[in-house]
Amino acid sequence: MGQKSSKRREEVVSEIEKRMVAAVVARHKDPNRKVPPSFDAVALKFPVINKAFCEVREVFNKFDVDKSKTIDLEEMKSCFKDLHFQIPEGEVQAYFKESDMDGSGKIDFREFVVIIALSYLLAPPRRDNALSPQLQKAVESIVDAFMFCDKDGSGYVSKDEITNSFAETCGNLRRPSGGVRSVVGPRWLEMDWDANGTVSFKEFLFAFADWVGADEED
Ligand SMILES: [Ca+2]
Ligand SMILES: [Ca+2]
Ligand SMILES: [Ca+2]
Repeated sequence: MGQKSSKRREEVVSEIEKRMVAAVVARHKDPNRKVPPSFDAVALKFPVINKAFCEVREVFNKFDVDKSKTIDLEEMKSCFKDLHFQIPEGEVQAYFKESDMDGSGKIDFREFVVIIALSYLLAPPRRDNALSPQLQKAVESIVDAFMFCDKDGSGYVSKDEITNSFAETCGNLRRPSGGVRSVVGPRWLEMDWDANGTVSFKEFLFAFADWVGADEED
């Protein structure tokens, strides 16, 4: 069955997704990089991430020239240029499509968090930009959180892996009455956006953008 699902995944995997998985797996294999020992270690970084997301919000507002609360492809092109990401002109559309989670043809703020974080991961800016180096650290902290969940370092998080991560986290706390699975269930539905049975780093980012409060309006 595992084989069947990985085959199905292969059929729909985009070039950007392949690179994203490779980037996460490489970090897993990096001997100088430690997987956070606990969810608490991950949660300690939340304020940093939240602060970084505020900066992303400012950039979003700046490039949403017509104030539609979404960014279109043209606005995104000038945004990438302004931020000096090393994304060839011909690939902007692929990044855009990859991050347009609901396929609306526009990038809303949560999707913008995804596209900026993916850009940092795959095509970091070639020189300083309007976003502080803190944001890069925030992205790496989210990778850490992903690595904590992705127990086997496959570059995807399975439902069992999430359940185990939650179980470890709740170990010292009172057990939820319906068991860990009752807590994971609704969260899983939020995270596995395309309902293909695994959570990719992109889906993780998208869920994260919501939890850390990126969706709050000013
Ligand atoms: Ca969209
Ligand atoms: Ca995994
Ligand atoms: Ca998925």
